Amino acid sequence: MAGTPAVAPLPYTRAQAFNVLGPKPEETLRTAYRWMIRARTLDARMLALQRQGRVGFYGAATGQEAVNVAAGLASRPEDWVLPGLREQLVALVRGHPLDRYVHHLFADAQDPALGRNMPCHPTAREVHYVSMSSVIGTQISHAVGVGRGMRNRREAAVALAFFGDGATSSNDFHAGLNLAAVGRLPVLFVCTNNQWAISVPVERQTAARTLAAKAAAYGLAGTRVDGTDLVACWAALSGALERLRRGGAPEMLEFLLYRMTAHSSSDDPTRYQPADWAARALAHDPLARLAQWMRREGLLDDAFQTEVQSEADEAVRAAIRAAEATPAPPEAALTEDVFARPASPIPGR
Ligand SMILES: Cc1ncc(C[n+]2csc(CCOP(=O)(O)OP(=O)(O)O)c2C)c(N)n1
Repeated sequence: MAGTPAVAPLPYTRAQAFNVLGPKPEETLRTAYRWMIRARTLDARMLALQRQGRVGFYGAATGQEAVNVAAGLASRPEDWVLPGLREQLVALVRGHPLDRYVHHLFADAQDPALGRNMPCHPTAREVHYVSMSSVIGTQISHAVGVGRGMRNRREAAVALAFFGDGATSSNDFHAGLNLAAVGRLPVLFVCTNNQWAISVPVERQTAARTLAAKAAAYGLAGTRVDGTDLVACWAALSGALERLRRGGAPEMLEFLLYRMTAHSSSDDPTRYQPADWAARALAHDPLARLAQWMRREGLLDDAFQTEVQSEADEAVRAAIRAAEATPAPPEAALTEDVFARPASPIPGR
């Protein structure tokens, strides 16, 4: 189609991909594709609902789905996930119900946090997914604490700390990688380098050649991975998790990818991104790259694509319908779980 940028083809054969994808490669690819479509559908709908005033805030993860789905599939139930703003798909793949997440986005009475946390900050304890702290980088220290706890209890599990390129300039990044390395704690540092920290481009964030290179300063392995290539993400994440489970040293993976939307619903990137950014990002759309490759290898056809898309549309529609039919949390819930003795949420009332 004229004006549509060519999608960068994935650089391997079917046999090479199947070699790294484990025992059921076709099933893994189809499952991954299904989740990526579902996440993409959710992002588009939620951004639209935010613009209509039906959801307070939204931070899309469009462009970051390959890392998220691979992390969700490669991690085990006993692992813990300490996310940044864009990893809700990891919780969904690990089994957090979509409708529960949408209740959270609507901040209604079925939201596990009863509307007291910003949208896109879900808590999903049942799948070991910790609510994100909005203070950039702090989840890195939290993950190191979780890793310390796992080590003390001799659990063969891993804490996954997700953070963006901007967070690699935070104090917590330094303290976290240092402490994890010295204690050889089971922590996997997952940096999603979408090349922007709101309006700050990564080349103004750091003079380091890559973000992965920073790991060397702490005595850790750091690897840069194509974060828009599902198979590469899967190979990197499953390999690192396996090494950590066997008692290996902590590691950092830097996933290079492209932020395909605004930073959040509160942002207007046309004020600071170069004119060619959108085209470069589209050429590295992880979903389009995977779909193009699966078609080429005979793993995806129109019928499957239509089925998956309608299933995603229906699931997202049903979750929105349920959330819109649910009342807001009662006023008294504002202070539930906050004080030892119940207190009025509004002083003097
Ligand atoms: C300590 C702190 N400083 C500033 C902010 C404001 N802030 C919110 S998101 C953000 C950029 C984060 O960029 P990055 O770490 O690259 O993650 P991304 O949002 O791109 O995934 C900033 C500066 C904050 N939340 N916390």
